[in-house]
Amino acid sequence: MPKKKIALAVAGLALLGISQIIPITSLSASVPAPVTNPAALVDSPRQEVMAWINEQAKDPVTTDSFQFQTVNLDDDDNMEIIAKHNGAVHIGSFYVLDRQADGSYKLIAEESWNVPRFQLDRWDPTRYEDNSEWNSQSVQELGRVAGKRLFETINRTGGSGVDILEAHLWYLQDGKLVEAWSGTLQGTSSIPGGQLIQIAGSYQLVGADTEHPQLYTWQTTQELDPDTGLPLSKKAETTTEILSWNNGAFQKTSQK
Ligand SMILES: [Ca+2]
Ligand SMILES: [Ca+2]
Repeated sequence: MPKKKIALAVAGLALLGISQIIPITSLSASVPAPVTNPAALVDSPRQEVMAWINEQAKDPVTTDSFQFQTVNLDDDDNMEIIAKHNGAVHIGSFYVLDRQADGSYKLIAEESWNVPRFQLDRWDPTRYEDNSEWNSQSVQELGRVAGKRLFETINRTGGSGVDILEAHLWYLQDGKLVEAWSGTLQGTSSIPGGQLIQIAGSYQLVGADTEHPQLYTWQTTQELDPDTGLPLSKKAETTTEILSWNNGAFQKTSQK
């Protein structure tokens, strides 16, 4: 029964053409249904999605911090599912599931990203939150870069003395997750010997809707006083790169 229920819910979403991120749980909760146990109704899609993942994943979901959303990621009208779980410090997984003809979901991507939150379209400043006339493009066209619908996912990674927020820009192609770029947004790193280094970085996409999109990236590193956390000197170093879209990813422009 739960399998049928979620398949119907997702098929319903596709029919309605709702392509914004909508949790299945809230959808189920808003549909009056003759059930005697409402808690079971709300929880079943979550259990179902987790079961699909755990049947197929290399690293299954092992914690309670599991979340998922339905979102239209590719060119078909069916909703795809993104999911994540966060384990111990800096450990987590990010999953993408694609709907199959029988209504079940196949795990098509699994990344060892510890994702604080889903904000797939964070990089795209052209998108408004409502469906007003400000959105002159259809949702399917938003966030498109060189013909691909590009998404951003943050990985909070690190290890002993290292804490890094890393951005991944990716898209789906032929049922696979393809990474177009990744880089550091922020981080601190303790170096043996007592040094503390701070990193701050970012990126901007320009010409996203043209044939030749470019990615401007920059990164500043600065040594901090390990006791006060304040910059030790004015010796901040900044590197910048301008990357061009080449073979489905942002790469350094070759010098001619
Ligand atoms: Ca789709
Ligand atoms: Ca699909």
